[in-house]
This record gives sequence, structure tokens and C-alpha cells, in this order.
Amino acid sequence: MSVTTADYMFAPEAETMPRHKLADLQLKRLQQTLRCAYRSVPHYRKAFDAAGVVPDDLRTLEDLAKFPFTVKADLRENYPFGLFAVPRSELVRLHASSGTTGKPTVVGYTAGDLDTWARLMARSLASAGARPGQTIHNAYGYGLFTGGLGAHYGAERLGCTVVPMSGGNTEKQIVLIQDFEAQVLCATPSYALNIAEVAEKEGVDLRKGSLRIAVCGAEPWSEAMRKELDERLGVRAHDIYGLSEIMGPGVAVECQERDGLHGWEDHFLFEIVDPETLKPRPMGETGELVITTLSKQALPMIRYRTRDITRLSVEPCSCGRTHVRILRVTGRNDDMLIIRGVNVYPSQVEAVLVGFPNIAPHYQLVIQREGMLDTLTVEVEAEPGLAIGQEAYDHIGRQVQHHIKSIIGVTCRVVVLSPGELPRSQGKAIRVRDLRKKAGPA
Ligand code: DLL
Repeated sequence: MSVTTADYMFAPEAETMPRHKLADLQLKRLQQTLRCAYRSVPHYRKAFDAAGVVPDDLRTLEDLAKFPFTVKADLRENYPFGLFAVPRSELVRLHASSGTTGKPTVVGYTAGDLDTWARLMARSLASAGARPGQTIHNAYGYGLFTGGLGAHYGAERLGCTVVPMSGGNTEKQIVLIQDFEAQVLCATPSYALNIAEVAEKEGVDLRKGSLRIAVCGAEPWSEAMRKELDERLGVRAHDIYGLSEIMGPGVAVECQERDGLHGWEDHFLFEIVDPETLKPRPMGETGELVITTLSKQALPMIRYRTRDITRLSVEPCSCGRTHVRILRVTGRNDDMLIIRGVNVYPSQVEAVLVGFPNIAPHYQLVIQREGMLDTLTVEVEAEPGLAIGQEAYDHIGRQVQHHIKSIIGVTCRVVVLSPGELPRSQGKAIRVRDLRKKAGPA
């Protein structure tokens, strides 16, 4: 059947490249990328000129700190194709993010870019434990979102059979996972949980089936959620990270150690900066992740501010891969809530809720304004089958509230709803309902 060597790597030479060689390769590719961006993209020429730098000023990797950042607004302002470095005739694919406000951000790929993406995604799936010959059930959304097609081409490149299911139609997903005997599930963590829940409701025990691995990403998730997915699906769930502006899924992934995500440094350069001062932070410190692409042809990205908060580690990993580890992304700068002066990420609340006795791992945070103060209400659901009355629900709510206060330090109200009341995710879950804008005066 399938090949199963514990230390199988898709690209062993690249994945175990000594760090000094990686640095040499990065410098060479970075110089090429800067030259190409300066020559072919008016936005970069203007930005470099304004910062008083030219590509030849980059002699060491540290010199990158002299170059300007790129932000999401730059993509919007140059909508749709203004940041592309190649003629449109060379583009073979476009993706776009939905963007809740204003124009979507559009990203493009040459044939060479798609080839690199497929290889990096194949590398990522293999690092998570997928093997040639296995079947991958792909429940990431197909379409303008990069999840579906990104995982699809990577899985094919690895030599797997792909079931291109996309998101939704959960009952059918469960039938096909069983009938086609997939070993690998690709889905957002919230949708993977939805699949587990619907299977349980139907009396299907996926733990007894073929699934062995889940490759979950596209949204923040907690260790508690990982434990939940491992137990309820009978898998080892691995975290995978990526963003469309840089490529899509497959920028970084957890290996068998599940202790940080290897970021593929032969194709990307990772920095951590202070989100306020934008000064680079030393290795190991927490801050905003900034990524520069080193091989992208259609859309080179120079110092792209991801808004994702994390830290990096170059401690050797026992898997043998030498590439930097990006610690779990707990949230985006933009997702951080400030409730009565306390900073809270939804994933911190998740870590408290998931696994808490008598409640199900579904939640939403509701933000309202009362007078001058923002208030947080955490909506959770009672565990299915818990036949108790309102009084007991209120009691559970008070317990959860107490826990959130003691662990995160934020005061909130917890409302326990009946099973099934909260909306279920089909892709990226909506964790926050912000009612402030509609309420009170501006
Ligand atoms: O979400 C690409 C992707 C698809 C990654 C499938 C993994 C799996 P975007 O829609 O552009 O691309 O959203 C990118 O999602 O900046 C993070 O804020 C968040 N994100 C992605 N992966 C993770 C993760 C895809 N593993 C944005 N943990 C990023 C936490 C994640 N946040």
C-alpha cells in the first residue's frame, strides 16, 4: 500500500540544508528579488526611492531592515494588477481574498510560481506525515480562496489521490471519507470539528476508520482544539500556515514533532518586528511576522506585514529539518480585542473553553458598548445530551466566566446556549460579532 518511512521527506536536500547554506541562498535570491521588484514594479521603485535605498544596498541579509514594508493597503491601492512584476500574458492563475470592506486583494501566479507552490505544499503535506499513495480528502474551499487548489496541487505532486471535496455538504463528506478510505483530511480546524460533530450525530465513528492525519490551518486555533480534533477524529492534527499575498497554504507546517511550524526559508525570509516601532526584534521574541518572498515571479512581496503575531525559533528540530520554526500564530493584530484595558485574542478564550466540562467546543465572542465601556459576552453551547435546566446552565456559565477571568484576566459574561444554537463553520469560522458599530452614537 502506502510508503511509510518515519523520516520520509519530499525534498530532503532542501529541507535539511545547513543553515549557513540556507543563508547564502537567501541572500542570492533576495538580491534578485529586490532587483526584479525595483525594475518591474513602479510601486516598489517609488517606495525604495522614498526610503533612499536601491537594490545594491543589500549586501547582507540584515540590510533588508533598510527597505520599506509592504502592507495590504498597497495591494488594494494597486488593484487589480499594479504590483505584478510580469506581463499579464505570463499569468496562469489569479486568486483573491473576499475582503469584508472595499476591494478584494488580488494575487497572481506564473507557471513557475504554481510549480513552486505545488512543491512546497507537497513538502508540507509530507512533513505532516502524508505519504505518496495515500488518499487526501480536501475540504478546504475551492475557488478564489487559496486553500482548496493549493492543497490539491500539493497533494497531487506528492503522489497522492485527491478527493476535491471543498467545504460544505458535511454529511456527504463523511460518506466519502469512509468509502474512499482517506488517510489525510485537509480542512480548517473549525470545519474539521464540524465534520467530527456531524459524524458523531449520525453514529459514525471516524476514529475507527482510515483517517490518520489532519492538516489544519487558515485560522488561529489552540492546543486544546488540537486535542479535541485528535481525539474525536482519531488523527494527529498538524498546523499549516500560509497567506494568499505570499503564496497560499504551505508557507510553514508542523512536522511530526508538532512543536512549531517549519517555515520554508529557501523560498521565504521571515522577520519579527515590533508592531509599534516596526524595528526588527531579536530571534525568539514575540512580534509581528514579516515575510519577503525569495522566488515569486508574478508577485514578489518585499517585507510584507502579515499582522500575524508569533515568534521564531532556530533551535535544532529532531526531525532533521533545519528551517526556522514559527510558533503557533495565536491571532492577528487586527483580531485583538481590548476589553476594559485587557488585550484578548479569541484563540485565548478558545483555549479556556475547549475541553471545559459540560460545554461543547463551539463559541462566539460578542462585543457591545455599554456607556463608555466595551463589554464581552462569550456565547458557548452546552454539551449535547446534557439534560439539565436553565439554572444549571447559569451555574456552568458562572464557572466558565470565573475561569476566563482567572486565566486571561478579562471580565466577561458567559451565556450557555442549547446544543446546535451557534452557527457551524464551513471554512474560516467567524469568532467575533462586533455589535459596537451598530449601537450607540459614534
Ligand atoms: O488562509 C491560506 C491557507 C489555506 C493557509 C489553508 C492554511 C491552510 P488567506 O485567506 O490569505 O490565506 O488568510 C491568511 O489566515 O494571515 C493568518 O491570519 C490566518 N492563518 C492562516 N493559517 C493560519 C494558521 C490562507 N495555521 C491569514 N494559524 C493569515 C493561525 C492562520 N492563523
